[in-house]
Parts: sequence; C-alpha cells; structure tokens
Amino acid sequence: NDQSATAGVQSEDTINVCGKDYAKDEWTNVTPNILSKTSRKLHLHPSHPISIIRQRIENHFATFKPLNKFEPTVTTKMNFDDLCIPADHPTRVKSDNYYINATNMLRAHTSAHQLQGLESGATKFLISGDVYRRDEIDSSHYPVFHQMEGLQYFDMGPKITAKQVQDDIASQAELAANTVQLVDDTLIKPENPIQDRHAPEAAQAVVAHLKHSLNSMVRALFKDEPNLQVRWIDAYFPFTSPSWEMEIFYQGEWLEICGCGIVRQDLMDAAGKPACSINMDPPSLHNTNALLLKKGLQNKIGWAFGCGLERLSMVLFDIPDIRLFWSEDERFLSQFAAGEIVKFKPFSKFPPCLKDISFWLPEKEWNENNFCEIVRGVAGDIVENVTKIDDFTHPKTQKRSVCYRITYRSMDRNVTNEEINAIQEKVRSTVEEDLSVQLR
Ligand code: FA5
Ligand code: MG
Repeated sequence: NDQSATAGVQSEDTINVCGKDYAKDEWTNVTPNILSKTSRKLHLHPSHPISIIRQRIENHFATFKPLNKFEPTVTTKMNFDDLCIPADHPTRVKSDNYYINATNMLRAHTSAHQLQGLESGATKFLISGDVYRRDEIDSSHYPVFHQMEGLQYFDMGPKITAKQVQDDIASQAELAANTVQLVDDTLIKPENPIQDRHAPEAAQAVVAHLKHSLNSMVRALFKDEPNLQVRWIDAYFPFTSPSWEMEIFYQGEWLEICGCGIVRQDLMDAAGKPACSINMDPPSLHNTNALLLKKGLQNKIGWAFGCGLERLSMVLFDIPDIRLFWSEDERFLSQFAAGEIVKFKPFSKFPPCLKDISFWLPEKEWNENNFCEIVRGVAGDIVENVTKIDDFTHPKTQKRSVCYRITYRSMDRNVTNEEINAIQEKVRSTVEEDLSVQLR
C-alpha cells in the first residue's frame, strides 16, 4: 500500500498517527493498514459518493454549522467518558476498537466530538468524519466507515421549549413545504425514559422536533420514493435518553439509518467546563468559544443523531460492496460528480478465489474480530468475505475446532492462484503465531 509509507511509521516504542507521536503500550492495536486510511478523508472529496451524501445532508440542514475537519485521533475520554459510557462498558473492549494506546484511539463514532461541537458556540451543528471499528468481513462491513452527527438544542422549560420548537419548524420554509407533520407517535416507555431533569412537555417537544427533522432529512434524500416508510425503534445509548434507532423501508427491507435521542443532561452541563478542555482539537476552536459557555448549558435541552454515510450511499448510488468506496480505480471514481446522485454501473466482476482454514481454538480467550483483523492485515482489500462454515467441539477432549471460508477477489484485476496461495500461507502462519491456534 503506497500510503502506509507516510502514515503510521512505527518505531519500537512510539507510533505516529496523523502527524503526532504516541507512546505504545499494551493497548496499542492499530495496524499500518488501518492507519493508511486516516489520510484518505473521503468525506471531503467533492465528487466522492460519501461526500455527495454529506453535502446533501448539510444542504438540508442549511442553518447548522458544519464541522468536518476534526482528526480521527481522540482520547478515550472523548470517545467514552464524556459520553457517560461507564468504565466497564462492553463497547470499550480492545477487540472492537482501534487503540493507539491506553488513553488515545481512533474514534469509534462522531459522538466523540459532541462536546467540541457544543463548545464551538453553535446551537445546531453537524459533524462528519471517518470512524474506526474492528469488525467482521463482508460486503457491508469495513473497519473504517463514515458518520454524520447532528445536534440542536433549545432553552429549557416546558412553555419556552414547545414554543421554540414550533417557531423553529415554522421558520424552515422547505421543511414546511413537505408534508411531514409535527406529530409524536413515539410512546415514551418506562424502560426508555425521559430524564428526571426534563419537564415531560419540554422533552416531548424536542422529541417531536427530532423526529420531524430526521423524517424531513430522509424525505429530502429519497425524494424519488413517494411512499417512503419510516419507523422508530426503541434503543439505548448511554449518552441519550430516551433513545431510538430510525429505520426506512427500502427495496423490501428495513434499513437502519441512524441512532438518536435526547442528549443526556450531564453532557450539556459539562460543555465548556475546564475538565473537558483537555485534548481539544483544534485548540483554537476551544479557546475562543469556551468563554461563551462559562456557565455550561444546564438550561438547554437538545437532541442528537448519528447516521452512517455508507449505508445511505450504498442504497442511493446502488453501490454493492463497501470496499468500493476506497477504490482509487478511475472506473469507479469517474462515475460520480459533485452534487449528483447517479446509479453506479458495475464494471466486470473478476473471479473469486476461495480458501478454507481450519484450526483448534486455544484454551484461552478466542475472538473472531482478532482473526478478521489478521486476514485484513495480510490480504488488504483483496479479502471480500470471511464466513465460519464449521464449528464443532470434540466429544472426548472438549476441544473446539472451527473452519473459516475466505473469499479473495480484487475489484480491479484478476488475482492469480499463486498470489492467493502466498497470502493464505501468510494468514495461516500469522494466525498460528499470534492467536496460538493449532492449524489442522
Ligand atoms: C452510534 O454510533 C451512536 N454514536 C449514534 C448516536 C449519535 C446515538 C447521537 C444517539 C445520539 P451505532 O453504532 O448504532 O450508534 O451507529 C450509528 C449508525 O452508523 C448506524 O445506524 C449505521 O447507519 C452506521 N453504522 C454502524 N456500524 C456500521 C458499520 N459497521 N458499517 C457501516 N455503517 C455502520
Ligand atoms: Mg446501531
């Protein structure tokens, strides 16, 4: 990979990420392959599908302040603690995240910048960027994808909030023009509660505004689908309550578009407090605006959402494989132009090459993501799919054996059997060495 030469240059005890050196420790698990993605910034290339969708959403929320330039390196405090994610919460595990070291990581969601957004002084803003998660391998999962975060807040107090919400909606001419109505059909349930510090009337008004805003957004994006259906599923996020996932019915299936909810008041309180001013990036943004927020935002109530830009791009452009977004092939890139949504015309598919690998699992912990990470590290974007095709436990020894089928396929050329054999050999030896499995 030509970019790994400049990104993530590693020495014995330090690692360079986005131009900064970090001390390595036992948490470090970023790989050169992953670090090479941090310089791509697909969401900022005007004619890339990810950027086209970002611009569409930014145009829709025209009065929101767009914040697109935050680096993907964040502190674990920003990614977790500031969002009320407890120290022992499962989303923190090493096998699901890319850690630079114990206190720094590649962000796993754009929510990591909510406090910075609040500190920018804007009462409504959008944050887009690349996010990183260790995950399985198939046509809809890639360890890097893009999210867009949105947040808007209002003055607290039942009367004032309800009036502001109504005025805000009325003032948005293009929102009023489409037929989304300000109705709230989401029942608030005890297990998905309004926060103690929120007057129910105020919270309901903000929920209605949130739903109205997201309904209008998908309507604007899918304007050729007159019968678009939207549904709201109760969800849980440590940093919002109540919380939902919004889904749309598209070409026969329900597709999750975003997570959202009413921002936890602890987060609003924390905005601008000195404790959250460490490691703010870019620092100038924090320094100039923190003063405005000396008192925190205790008297404001807000909603937030986070949506996946690949999911939206795949359906709107008909892009069948998530790896295509990373292609530098002109046959892909030349099909798109800034501002336009056109259907992708697939270029000929090259033949796949399938290889199976079986091994006995080690006695100690086993995690499938670690295995997938090794395959990605060795094969790069030539790996299309990893599927477990066998899993059995020996009745006498109780030892467990698994078999994975790896599909290799390049998106822009024919791969040779020789080349894939070499990759497969490397996968085998690396898995044996790093995960202490016993190859069969
Ligand atoms: C979050 O990341 C929350 N930060 C969202 C949020 C923001 C909730 C603000 C409340 C308030 P989740 O992990 O569900 O939640 O991801 C949000 C969206 O990102 C999903 O709805 C989906 O559209 C997209 N997404 C998640 N995982 C992947 C993936 N592996 N590949 C592509 N898109 C993904
Ligand atoms: Mg989700």
